Amino acid sequence: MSYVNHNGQTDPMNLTPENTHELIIQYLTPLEEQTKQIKEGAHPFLTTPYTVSMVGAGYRGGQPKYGVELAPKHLRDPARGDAENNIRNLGWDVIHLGDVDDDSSKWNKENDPDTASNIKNPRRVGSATKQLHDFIQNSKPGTFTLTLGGDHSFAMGSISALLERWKDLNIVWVDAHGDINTPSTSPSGNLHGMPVAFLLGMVKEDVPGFEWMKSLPKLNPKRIVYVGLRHIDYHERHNIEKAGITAFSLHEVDKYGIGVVMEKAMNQFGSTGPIHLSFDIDACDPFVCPSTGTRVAGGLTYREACFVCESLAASGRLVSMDITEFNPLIGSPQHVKQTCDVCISLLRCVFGHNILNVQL
Ligand SMILES: [Mn+2]
Repeated sequence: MSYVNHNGQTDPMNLTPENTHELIIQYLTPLEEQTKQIKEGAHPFLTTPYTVSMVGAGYRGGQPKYGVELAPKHLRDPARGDAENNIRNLGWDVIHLGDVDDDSSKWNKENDPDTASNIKNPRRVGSATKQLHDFIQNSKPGTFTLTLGGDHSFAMGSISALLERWKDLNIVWVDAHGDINTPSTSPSGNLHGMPVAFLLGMVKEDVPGFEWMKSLPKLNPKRIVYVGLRHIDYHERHNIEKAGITAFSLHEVDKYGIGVVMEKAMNQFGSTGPIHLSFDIDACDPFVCPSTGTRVAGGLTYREACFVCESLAASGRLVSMDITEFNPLIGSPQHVKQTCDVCISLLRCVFGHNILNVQL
């Protein structure tokens, strides 16, 4: 049956009401238009040929929702995110380090009980983060480290390994949440709300599964800056203040604009030293990234999120990135596709793509 429009005419294209009203939003410009050679010397901390060491941290032990463990496969799947080709097309080589093995059938409440301080799945998360740490520690020096998560607790593994490689590493932590609860202040006991506290050395108790982290270098609170905060627990606010961490919430993004916020963030780091981007996609507005576990209203727009990545890429100091909390089991197929497209857009901005495809 052909579609008859409001003038009573039969549509010559034989369109149906469904497909005439389908909402399509374009995130990705075609791959073949993107190819760009990176300038020699554009990345003072990386060696040529510029190479991405990509690792999958597909696990969910830091939070209770199923699905986030599927994100690395989804982002790499040539029929979905096609991460590798998107990165190669911007002039980078790609090395696959492998995937963290998080066999959920292996772990249960008998062999991994909650700690007395209420931390959930401590041994499971400790094992996965240790594996990630080792993958990165053994990766080729001078390559860009890209970790596809997984819930945000994996940043304990990635950042602790990167701090061993880059003593003066600076962190841009893009997130709706502070992720700076300690076991005693966490309302949920979920480890994805604690990685910053662990990295700063604020967790004083011995947590089973995390023995490996004890002797590793701690993050200096002056070397981490938050961007995108808008949902902070009472104790987290206190922890951020006590540690003296510079934080740009959505209030500052509204007040100054994302351009000034990123300038201020870079000023905090001084003019030298490598930078790591830990990007929790829940920093984006839920209308931008619906397929994520803890959605909070009033987040970064698509362009603000891209700008964060573009400006860090333009600094020439970015050496590593985490992308985290994409959950392909949350939302409709369209929500999942959109969120995947946004994740890939962010990766492309990190690896040098921008709208006019110029050297920023
Ligand atoms: Mn987070």
